[in-house]
Amino acid sequence: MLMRKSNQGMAMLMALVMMAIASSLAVAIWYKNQLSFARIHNLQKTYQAKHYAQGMLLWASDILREDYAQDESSHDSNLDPWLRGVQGMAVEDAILSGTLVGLNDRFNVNNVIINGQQSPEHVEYLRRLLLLLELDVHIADKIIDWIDTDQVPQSNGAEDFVYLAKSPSYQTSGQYFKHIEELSLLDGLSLEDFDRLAPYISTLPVHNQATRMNVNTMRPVMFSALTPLITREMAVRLFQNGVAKYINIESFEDDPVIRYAVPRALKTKFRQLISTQTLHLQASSLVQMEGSEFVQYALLERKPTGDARILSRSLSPYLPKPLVN
Ligand SMILES: [Ca+2]
Ligand SMILES: [Ca+2]
Repeated sequence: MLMRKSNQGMAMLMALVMMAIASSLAVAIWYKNQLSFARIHNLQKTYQAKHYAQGMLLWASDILREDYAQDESSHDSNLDPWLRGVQGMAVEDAILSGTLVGLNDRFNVNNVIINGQQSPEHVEYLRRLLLLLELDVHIADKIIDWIDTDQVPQSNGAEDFVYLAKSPSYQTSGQYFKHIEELSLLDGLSLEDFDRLAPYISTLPVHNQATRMNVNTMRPVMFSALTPLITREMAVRLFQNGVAKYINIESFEDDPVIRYAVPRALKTKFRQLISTQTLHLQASSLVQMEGSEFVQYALLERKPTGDARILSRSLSPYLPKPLVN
C-alpha cells in the first residue's frame, strides 16, 4: 500500500517535472520564434530601405540627364535645378529625401599625380591654396608622398619611416586618397588644419587625366590660388556672389578680369585646372521608416550624355559635413 502511494507520488512528481520542462521549452520556442520574426522583420525593412535608397540614386541620375537635355551648352552653376533635391517625399511606408551636391567647386588633391608622374600645375596650385589658407605649404609634399608609390620623400615630405615611428604606427597608402577623412592621417596636419583645408578640397578618382574645377561654383580663394595676378578683389568679382554662369571656358577668359590681368600662356595653363562643368557629385539619400533612418551616400560621375554612374558608395559623407539634415 505504502509502496503504491510512493509510486503514485513519484509519477505525479515526474508528470509535474515533465510539464515544467515542456512549458519552459514552449516559452523558449516562442521566444526564439519572436526573435526570428523580429530579425526577419528588421532584415525586410533594411532591404526595403536599401531598395528605396537605390531608387533615389536612379532619380539623381535621371535629373542630371534632364539637366543636359534642357541645357545644350552643358555648363553647370549654383542655379541648376538639380541642386534643390527632394525633401520629404512620402511613399507607401517611408519618407524619402535626397540631395545632390557638386564636388567640382574644390581642388582634387589626387590631381598632384597623373599617370604616375607629378603634375607641376596641380602641385603649384595646391601650394598656393595652402599659402592663402595660411596652412603649412609642406603639406603638398606630404600629399605627394602619401600617393606616390616610392619611398623617397619629397624635400619636405614624409614616407613610411615617419608614420612607422608614430604610436600607433601606420604606413602611407601609395595610391590615391579614397576619402577626404584619410587626409587627417597626414604628418603635420593637425585636426584644426584639416578642418580649415577640408572645405576646399576633394578626393576624386583620377583616370589618366586630371579632374577640373568648375569656375561657376569656385569660391574667391580658389580663383586667387590660380595665380597671384588674381587679387582678392578680382576673385570676389569673378565669384559673382555665387551666381556666376559662364557658358564655356572662352566666356570665362573673356571676362574683363581675366582678359586684362592674365597673359595668354597662363590662360592655356588654366585649362588644365578649370572648366564650366560639374562632372562629379555626391548624392545622398535619407529613408525614414518606422522611426528609424537609413542614410546612404554615393559618389557620381557624369557621362557625356549627362546621366551619372556610381563610382562608389559610403555610409559616411564624401564631404566633411553631413549633407542630409
Ligand atoms: Ca610614397
Ligand atoms: Ca615619394
